[in-house]
Amino acid sequence: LGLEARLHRALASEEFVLHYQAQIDMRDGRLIGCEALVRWHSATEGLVAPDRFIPLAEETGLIVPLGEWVLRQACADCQSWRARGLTDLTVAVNLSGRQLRSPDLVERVTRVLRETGLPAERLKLELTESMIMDQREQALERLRALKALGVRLSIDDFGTGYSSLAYLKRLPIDELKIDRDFVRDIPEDSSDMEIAATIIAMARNLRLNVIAEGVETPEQCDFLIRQGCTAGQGYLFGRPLPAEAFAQVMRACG
Ligand code: G
Ligand code: G
Ligand code: MN
Ligand code: NA
Repeated sequence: LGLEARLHRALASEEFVLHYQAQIDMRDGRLIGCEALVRWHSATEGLVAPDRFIPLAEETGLIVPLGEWVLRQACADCQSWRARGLTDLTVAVNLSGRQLRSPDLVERVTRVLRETGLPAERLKLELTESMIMDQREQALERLRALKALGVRLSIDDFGTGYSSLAYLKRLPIDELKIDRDFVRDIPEDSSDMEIAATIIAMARNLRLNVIAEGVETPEQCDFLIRQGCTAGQGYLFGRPLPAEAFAQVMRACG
């Protein structure tokens, strides 16, 4: 069986799983939320990373039902954690370009929120600059509709695309997520440090939240905080974990 057929079968037989990675306030280590990251638990190959199937899922359109499964599962998990007292958590879900182009995206999101009971403001959708730039006017309209639901919007991998400030200002977004490319070589690479600092300053000027991804060392953490970025995600704070293990870590954090 080819990969495409195996992916279809995997969706039908519920072989996909979500792992969650903490997003924290780097000043005090407080948990602010998490990002849902999909994996394929293949009977023959074990745990398969998204890089190996998301591009094909995107190409074939399977990303639409798969993305809806991810969204529903992530909202349901977050709602169950809220029921255990973790009411301030936000769950971030990655959207693909194909999902953003799907005419019924807003209806699907509305339906999932209603069915899982998760308040819209507890859901954050991560979109990339390039996905938005590829479909400009349509994307703007769709983002406005999502925003009207109360959902939060974050620009993933920020700094790797080419959106202009003028365009960015028009988007109804809440957050810029600094790509880990610009975090990895802090403090050795001074131009990456300049870029990270510039993104943080830009976020402040546009009155947007900013979060750094791929934070692996205390030096990176300190630098980012000094520049004014207080939210972070990365191996320094925790690797992506299956829902149950993540819930245990959260309990341990209090
Ligand atoms: O978890 P990991 O670092 O291996 O993820 C690799 C890439 O796969 C990341 O760029 C991430 O955005 C993407 N990815 C993970 N989960 C999802 C998902 O549910 N939907 C989409 N579209 N992309 C995802
Ligand atoms: O959606 P996005 O492209 O932001 O996906 C995040 C990816 O980054 C996930 O695949 C996750 O496993 C990975 N990741 C998260 N934290 C770190 C980190 O500290 N270092 C590295 N190298 N990768 C990370
Ligand atoms: Mn992401
Ligand atoms: Na990213």
